[in-house]
Parts: sequence; C-alpha cells; structure tokens
Amino acid sequence: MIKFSRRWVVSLMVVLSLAPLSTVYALDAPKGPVVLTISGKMGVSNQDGKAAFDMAALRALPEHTFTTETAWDKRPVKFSGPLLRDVLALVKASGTELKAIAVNDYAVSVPAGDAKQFDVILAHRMNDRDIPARTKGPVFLVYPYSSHPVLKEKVYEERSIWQLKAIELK
Ligand SMILES: Nc1nc2c(c(=O)[nH]1)N[C@H]1C(S)=C(S)[C@@H](COP(=O)(O)O)O[C@H]1N2
Ligand SMILES: [Mo]
Repeated sequence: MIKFSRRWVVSLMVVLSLAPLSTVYALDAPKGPVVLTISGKMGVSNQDGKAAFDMAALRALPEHTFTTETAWDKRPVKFSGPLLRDVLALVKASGTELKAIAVNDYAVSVPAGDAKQFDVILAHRMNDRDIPARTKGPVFLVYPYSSHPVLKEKVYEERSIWQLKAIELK
C-alpha cells in the first residue's frame, strides 16, 4: 500500500480547505444592474476591462458588520457589507490610491492603505436594511469611527462617500 507522509497529508488538507474560497471570491459577469465599477490598476475584469459588481456580487462576499457613531446621526448606526480590503483583493488591485466617485459626481481620494489599516467596509445595509439609493445607497464607504480615535478626524468623514458608484485605482 502507498504510504502518505504526514507532511503530504497536511498539505493536501490545506489545499482542500482553501479551495472553496476561490469559488466564493470568483467574480461572475453581472446579471443584475451594476452598482459599482472598479477600474485602473487591477487584474480582474468581468465586463469591458473593468470589474462590475451587481448587488448579488457584493452580497456574495464575506459580510462584515460593526456599530459605530457617525458624524451624521445622533444614534450609533449598524453597517454591514464586504471589507474594502476583500474587494480590492478580489479584483487583484495594485494601485495605492482609490479615486472614489459618487452618483452625484462627488469624488474623493482614499489611500489604499486605509483598507489595510482599518476595517473599512462598502456598506450595503444600514441597521439591517438595504440602503435606499435616494438616501446614501446602495453602497456607502464607511469606517469604524468608534474603534479608532483618529477616525473622528474630518478627513475620514470626507472619505466616507455615499452613493458610491465607481473606484478608479491609481
Ligand atoms: N456622495 C457623497 N458623499 C459625500 C459627500 C458628497 O457630497 N456626496 N460629501 C463628503 C464630505 S465633504 C463630508 S464632510 C461628509 C459629510 O457631508 P455633509 O456635509 O453633507 O454632511 O460626507 C462626504 N461624502
Ligand atoms: Mo466636507
């Protein structure tokens, strides 16, 4: 009988345990309306050389939730959505700067380092409800303001872009 070394078996187990992740993270061509488009310095495209996300693609990513005080509401708000760093990894981002653009053409530069340093999320739910397009949705880039004193600084409020529709990686 063939004898498998312990190291070989452990390696096989690691590979098998990671395999489902690649399935979860694959970016299918959008079927529903595209809510977010990522372009520029990245390596994955599913539509016209860009990475286009419909709501299903955003919801398919591992969801991260936090409750935080904000500059906008008196009461703490619960936000849920994928971590920005997971989204950037999914599109194989290599840029150092994100030019984030909103539906109203408000644009702000977000350093890619923010995604590594903080649990920034692309929130698509506020207090367990989808964020309406007519308020701040469907996608709202938010920081866990209550978790780090520095996030109370104005610059992070400016980077908190709601109705986010595009990210250009530079
Ligand atoms: N989509 C969108 N996001 C935005 C803005 C905007 O005009 N549009 N303004 C930014 C700025 S400059 C700040 S300080 C905060 C708070 O905006 P407010 O002044 O409208 O409360 O949201 C940020 N996010
Ligand atoms: Mo502002």
